Amino acid sequence: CPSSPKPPHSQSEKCATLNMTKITENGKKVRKNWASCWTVLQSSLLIFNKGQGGGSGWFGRDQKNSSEFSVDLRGGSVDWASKDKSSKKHVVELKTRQGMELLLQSENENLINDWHKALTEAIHTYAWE
Ligand code: I3S
Repeated sequence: CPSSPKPPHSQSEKCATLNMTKITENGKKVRKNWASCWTVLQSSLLIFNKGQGGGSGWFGRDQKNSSEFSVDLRGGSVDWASKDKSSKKHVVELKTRQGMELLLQSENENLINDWHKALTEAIHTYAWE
């Protein structure tokens, strides 16, 4: 994460631009709204910055038009999304204990495979802390 504000970075920190949409919030289905997000995995926290594609990182972002939110992975689950969830390729489905469901997608298969693995590991690692 070259543009993260607090080096040195722990090995558990991971960043990339991913396409993201919520599909469920507080247990209720919501309308899809795919957006390119600068995404950071930090321990059990997954942080999204909308309006932030292109890998400019935390710096140089448009403060007014960016919106940031994070989800806690503890107690959540991750899997490859089934075909009925999206017509896109390489889609990861993430469910949080707070009743949110998100889809994460990238055209880059290696990248999304990496994220699937990292999210699975984070959920296992932090499950009981
Ligand atoms: O699961 P859906 O409803 O087919 O998802 C598609 C729609 O959300 C569509 O937007 P509107 O129907 O609100 O105009 C999006 O543009 C598509 O990207 C959604 O489907 P995919 O298969 O791309 O996740």
